[in-house]
Amino acid sequence: MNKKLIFSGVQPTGEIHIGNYLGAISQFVDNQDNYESIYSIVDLHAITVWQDPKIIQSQIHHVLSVFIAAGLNYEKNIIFNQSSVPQHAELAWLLGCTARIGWLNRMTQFKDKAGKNRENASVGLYTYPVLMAADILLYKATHVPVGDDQKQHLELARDIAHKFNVDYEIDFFPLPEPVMNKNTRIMSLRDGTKKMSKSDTSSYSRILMTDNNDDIKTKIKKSKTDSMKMPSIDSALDERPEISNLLNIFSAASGESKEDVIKKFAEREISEFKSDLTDVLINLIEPMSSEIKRLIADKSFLNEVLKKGSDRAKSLSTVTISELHKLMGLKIL
Ligand code: AQP
Repeated sequence: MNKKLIFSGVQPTGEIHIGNYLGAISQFVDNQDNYESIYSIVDLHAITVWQDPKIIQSQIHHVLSVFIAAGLNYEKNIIFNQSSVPQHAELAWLLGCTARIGWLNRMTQFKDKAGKNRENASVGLYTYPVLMAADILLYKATHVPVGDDQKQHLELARDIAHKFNVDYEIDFFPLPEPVMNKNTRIMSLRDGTKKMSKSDTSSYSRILMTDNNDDIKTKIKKSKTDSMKMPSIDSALDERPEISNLLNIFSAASGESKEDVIKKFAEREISEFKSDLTDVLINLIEPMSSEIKRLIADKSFLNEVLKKGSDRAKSLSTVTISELHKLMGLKIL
């Protein structure tokens, strides 16, 4: 493996939306020429919140189809589902013995996801960042693409790697560096202060990568806005989170800078802007959506990609685990 190695994952918790695509998957595709890359469909992370066993397989196939339709090269990159490589769970245990409870208590995503019902959240949800550290360190990945929400978890992975190296007096794990996502967080179409999410109960809160043109049109038309005209300066957006979000989506989906998009629609009616945004999204999604639907029907091809990916991931991860066994004095026989 080359020195510059990326690891990243996507949870099979539902249908992939433009937030996942613009915030993560499109950047995996951009990065694939500059890094060796490992992309995992992280089903062990997904089950930290209950998932229906009857549909999780099809969700794994769905995420893989989006990866391939978006342009991820499944021959060059290693793509696999996490549970098929048991070394992830084993390393999570080993690293759980290095991570400190005080470090995990500071994780804001756990606080957000567990909410008021903290005592009733799964232990897996609490130790999720240790599994994420294991995902990265199992392959001694040097770079991890992160949005704002994952920065703290990557810091934790670095802290665990550093403490492990100090405890065992060896430079074993590289400290993974962030590769910051270029697009800002995409927010819900129903509430500009809330992240667009697969698990949001309202299907009108997100645009899916499999939405047809009519779905896109309806969702953008119904998206929450105010009754003013489009702004002419960025600072006017502080009090208008929904318009700001739609401008971000326009900018990320079209490749035009946000400043240029603001200028283009300054003082115009929101309905005109929404109509152009619909066209931009249809241009982006239509070709991918038909490819996703074609791929999802070909289960044997998808399983073959996952099998090849997990075989490659296993052959790398077994090396790391046996080095660790030796280093930590485990497995004498
Ligand atoms: N709204 C978003 N804007 C930008 N990036 C986003 N990502 C997720 N939502 C947005 C990025 O997508 C990648 C994969 O995410 P994930 O499936 O591992 O977990 P998530 O962040 O929890 O995604 P969701 O859609 O919100 O799913 P649920 O509802 O299951 O929690 C990550 O790189 C993430 O930053």
